[in-house]
Amino acid sequence: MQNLAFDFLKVTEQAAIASFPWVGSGKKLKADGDATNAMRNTLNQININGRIVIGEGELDDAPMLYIGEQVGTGFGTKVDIAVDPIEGTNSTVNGQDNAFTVIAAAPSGALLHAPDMYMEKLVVGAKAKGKIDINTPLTENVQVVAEANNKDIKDVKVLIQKRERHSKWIEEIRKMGAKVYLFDEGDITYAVATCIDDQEIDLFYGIGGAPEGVVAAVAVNCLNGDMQARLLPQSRKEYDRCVEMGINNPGNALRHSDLIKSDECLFTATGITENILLDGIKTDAESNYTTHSLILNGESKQLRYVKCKHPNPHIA
Ligand code: VTB
Repeated sequence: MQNLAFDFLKVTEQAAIASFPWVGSGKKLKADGDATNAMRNTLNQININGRIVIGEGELDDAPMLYIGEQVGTGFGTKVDIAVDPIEGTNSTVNGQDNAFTVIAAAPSGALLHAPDMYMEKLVVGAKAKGKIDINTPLTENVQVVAEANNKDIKDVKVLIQKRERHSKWIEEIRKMGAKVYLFDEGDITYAVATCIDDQEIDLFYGIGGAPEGVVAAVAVNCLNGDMQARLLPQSRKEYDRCVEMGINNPGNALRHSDLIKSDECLFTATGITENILLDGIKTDAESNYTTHSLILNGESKQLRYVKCKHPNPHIA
């Protein structure tokens, strides 16, 4: 599994390169289509017996990288794969920060098969591992994390996506004296950043996409952090979809090991536009592309940043 890290790196690099011409274009379908195509082509060159468990959607809605699609050459390790060819499609086509491309992988059966719906997510770094409980009020979690991180409440930083649905919690946290840092898009980045020491973030909380939650859980595992979650079906149809996918009590708390069951996991991400962890793609006068990527390894718990120069992809 770990030997596949650089193969997966090429997958996110190629998807980021393919999406880059669409930055600022307003064309979401084109950007997503090209990133998905590049991701799939590159994945299909790797010697794995891969299966997409989190992808672009169901076969009916997504022609490529749909849930259940077999990828890779078919030879080699059985791997379950979660992809997001563009995390932050709006940010990409609006020329804003916070777009990147990401893949997470684990041995067959190790990733939660999360349906495309909302998920409540709580993430902390290594020092507060084992201390959080999504079944207790958020303010109690903030208190416990402050103690684990040896901080006064006034110095605690909580990251929350800027959404109306989060306003009650934002108010609660500020009322107890802690700091709330709001972000606009892309909750995988911020969940991951919570587990990287030099970012000095204590806790990530909020409701975002469930597929993004599972991808984040892999990165959090690789960084020795902790995550808990809860699926939030918004309709009978979504509830039934959970049950169909093997989640019998969708309202139950999901522990980190329910989201990702193995340390034998990998996560790679490449920046399209800049975010707090990664530079966006840079081009030079000859239109060579420089990519900036992150590789996380669940067994060694290593974090590696990789910068790579790619020859002008538009010259045949
Ligand atoms: C979430 C989050 C993603 O979009 O899915 C969010 O997980 C959608 O939230 O990272 P809204 O329904 O409130 O727009 C992202 O931020 C970006 O894809």
